[in-house]
Amino acid sequence: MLSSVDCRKIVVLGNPSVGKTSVIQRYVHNQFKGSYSATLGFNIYTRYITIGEKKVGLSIWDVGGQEAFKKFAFRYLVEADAAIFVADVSRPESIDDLSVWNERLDQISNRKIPKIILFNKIDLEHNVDEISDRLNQLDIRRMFNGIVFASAKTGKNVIDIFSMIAKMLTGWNESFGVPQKQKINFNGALADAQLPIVFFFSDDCTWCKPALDNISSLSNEFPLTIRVVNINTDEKLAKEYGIQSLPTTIIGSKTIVGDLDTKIIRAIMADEYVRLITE
Ligand SMILES: Nc1nc2c(ncn2[C@@H]2O[C@H](COP(=O)(O)OP(=O)(O)O)[C@@H](O)[C@H]2O)c(=O)[nH]1
Ligand SMILES: [Mg+2]
Repeated sequence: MLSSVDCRKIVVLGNPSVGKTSVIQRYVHNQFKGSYSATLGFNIYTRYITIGEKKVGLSIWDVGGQEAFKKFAFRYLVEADAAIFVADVSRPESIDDLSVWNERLDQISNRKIPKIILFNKIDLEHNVDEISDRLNQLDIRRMFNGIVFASAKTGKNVIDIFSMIAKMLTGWNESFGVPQKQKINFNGALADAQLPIVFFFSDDCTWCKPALDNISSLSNEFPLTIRVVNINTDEKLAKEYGIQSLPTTIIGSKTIVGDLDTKIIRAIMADEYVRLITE
């Protein structure tokens, strides 16, 4: 007998050519082609994913060019359960437009849904400084729940985007607040208004060490409680948090996948710390 599966709608937004179709193709078919003809109208892809004991259907919506978007915006955005905002790291100006895409989404669907920023094409040369400056200027960064640095071309970190969303959708309560699993409350961190951080690494992840150093270096600016989790020895915890790629860092209610630039972490910590002491 077929048991009913919870199906959720994920919309993918961003300027033309940032790699929306490529990221979806990488995730759904594990393939990368040099070119996809501009999507006409919109395509819907479905994939099933198991989180804990729960099977969730992800229906991923990919819209074509601006013309198609204008025509279908309402159908495309209405009743979205989660949104992925894609920017191209080799064209940092595509980051600025994420605000515009967010406004469009909010005009049609104004409930609170998980929002993930995806910085795509990290296989190409990019200026980390410029990316963090642009991101930090965006007011909307406060509303995002996760940031993933990925490449549709190499496949790096692509799976994280979708498993992160699926986890948020299954773990978040109806009213939608901080995901249950991410209410990290250890060592009295919340009681003392310490910002809780969980950093996942593994024995062989040599590139994780600089990222951890970056985070730790900020402990003289913010009261932080950092929990460092080795996924080799703490498999259970890694599974509970659905860790796919390293390093993964949870700062308050935000998850960041990929190498962390100090400026970005500092901005996120500031947002999350304010949230912690005002909520
Ligand atoms: N180097 C590189 N190129 C990419 C990546 N993702 C997409 N592209 C290229 O960027 C162009 C636009 O990709 P496409 O998926 O059609 O973008 P869309 O218009 O946002 O759907 C294509 O030439 C892709 O091959 C990536 O991660 N790395
Ligand atoms: Mg496309």
